[in-house]
Amino acid sequence: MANESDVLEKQTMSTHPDAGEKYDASKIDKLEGLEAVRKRPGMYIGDPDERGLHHCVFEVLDNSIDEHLAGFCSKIEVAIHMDGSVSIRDNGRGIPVDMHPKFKIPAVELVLTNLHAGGKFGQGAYKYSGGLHGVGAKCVNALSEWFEVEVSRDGQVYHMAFERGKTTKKLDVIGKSKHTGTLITFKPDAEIFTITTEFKFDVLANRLRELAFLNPGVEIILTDERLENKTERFFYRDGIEEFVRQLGKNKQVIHPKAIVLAGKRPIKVDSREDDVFVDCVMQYNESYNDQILCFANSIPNTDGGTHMTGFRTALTRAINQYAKQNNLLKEKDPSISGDDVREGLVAVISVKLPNPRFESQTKVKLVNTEIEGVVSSIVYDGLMTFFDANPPVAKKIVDKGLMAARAREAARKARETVRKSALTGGGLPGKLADCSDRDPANTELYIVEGDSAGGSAKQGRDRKFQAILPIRGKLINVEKARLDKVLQNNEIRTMITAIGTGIGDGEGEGSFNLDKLRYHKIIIMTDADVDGSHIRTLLLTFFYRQMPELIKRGYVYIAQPPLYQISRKKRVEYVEDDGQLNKILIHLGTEEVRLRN
Ligand code: 0RA
Repeated sequence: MANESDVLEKQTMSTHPDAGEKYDASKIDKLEGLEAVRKRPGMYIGDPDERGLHHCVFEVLDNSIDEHLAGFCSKIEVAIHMDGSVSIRDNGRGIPVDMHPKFKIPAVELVLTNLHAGGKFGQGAYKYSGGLHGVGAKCVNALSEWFEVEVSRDGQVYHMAFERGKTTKKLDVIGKSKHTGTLITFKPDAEIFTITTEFKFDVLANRLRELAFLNPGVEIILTDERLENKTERFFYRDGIEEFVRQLGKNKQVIHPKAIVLAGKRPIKVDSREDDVFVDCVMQYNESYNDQILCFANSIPNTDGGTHMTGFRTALTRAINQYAKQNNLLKEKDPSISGDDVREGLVAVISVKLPNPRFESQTKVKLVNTEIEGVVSSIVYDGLMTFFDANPPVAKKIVDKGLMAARAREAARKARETVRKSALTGGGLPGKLADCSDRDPANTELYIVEGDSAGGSAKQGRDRKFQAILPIRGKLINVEKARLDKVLQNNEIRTMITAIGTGIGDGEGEGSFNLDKLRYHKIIIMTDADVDGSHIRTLLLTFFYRQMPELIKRGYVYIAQPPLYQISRKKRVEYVEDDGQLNKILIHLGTEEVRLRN
């Protein structure tokens, strides 16, 4: 689909705020209202659901972050009001209010009511801040029942008001001020946001916290005036270093201080040079999983992209290079792979670049090719410098990678035996009571707790399409053990064999292959007690880590059997929990009671 924000981007390509080319409303030659935005809101803010609603706040906020990045704004206050409106106040320069020479409209009105009015406000091509869809405050104005702006500039306080994108109060001076800044307040239009217009404190707080991490030095305050007054303040002088510290808070870190790598490189954009800024902070812990978060211009890229690739390459190269240079590898050691060097790593990578490009409208993956080399060079150089200056930490990290490599080798062998045992001697585990239908699309696998549950499940099943696999005792916690250990566990091996797909990332022998899935419904049916819920969690953890594709594609189910059966006379009822049971018991107890006096 044609992306409106791309159009905006191209039109404003030359209006970088710091490019010496002053902000200028005079370049606009045709006015075009916001009807298009109201007609097709999806094109501008994404679906008008809960996400789209909160997105409005982030769009406005983005302009304030821009002011911060330009060096003019240190404080942003967001408030959710009693009437469901939200306000965003910053102490930046304030939106310009000067008259447009041709249209005789103040700049602030132009940028808030005209679809194509650009300047820095609309969509500077070289902005380094987020703007998830880059459509800015004008779209929020269009999608608001009412929208008000207050600008403090040149000693005056100016005010304007709008309804559904149309001006209702012209620019007016309403007071004096010694400061500068912008205050925008809006109430989302229930005609557009038909699912919900209620802002959630936590949704706003999470994004504001993230923005404060990614833009160190800016103070962001969130207040909820509904019900009791609630306020949270986000301010991180150390930026993503504090982010990484928080992510590793409940983990056993292997070096107390996080590694901070930062740098910038000029890149060519349309025959002029512009800087790309890279900030990367990393810290290892004793766990076996990694958590690497990537951002481009403060936008989270959950699918990674070129910054992620550059980081991974540099990390693998630097650790292997350092190990080799310092004779830390023994002859029989396997080489340390990318997976190995990421084991137990928490990292945040934040790049700020001109003209970010993404794979899709959701912006979850950065595609600017030039960024890969920039990130990899800054991370590699930074890491090598850090390793040389901190040999004990470097050694710990290499050792950790080596341990992972050895375990990977052991796991590979274990996986192969699991696979081989699945292929030889009839293959299927003896404990599995399989079904007769061989078409996975028709069949169900019930994983039940213990042999006795297995017995009754077997009695109650339809053996044509329902298979039963009893597992015994507490399952091994895959979160707390390395893969080779996990694969030594009998219950796990039985499950892998019964399910048929193998495990892992789809590369190498014995690894995951969806085509081999033996049942399209895998149903976890543990007992309805505390132990049962624990085992269910352990099973889900196993699927999530080793067969995530099964979860993503919806093949994994949880059975919720009733806790009790009540039978009285001829009536039989099933009861879900204790609360329900008590209700029914009281009801039954009073059924034949007559009140007499
Ligand atoms: C255009 C130009 C300038 C600032 C802004 C827009 C601006 C917009 C918003 C929106 C929310 N807060 C904002 N703060 C500033 C630069 C004006 C100048 O050169 O003084």
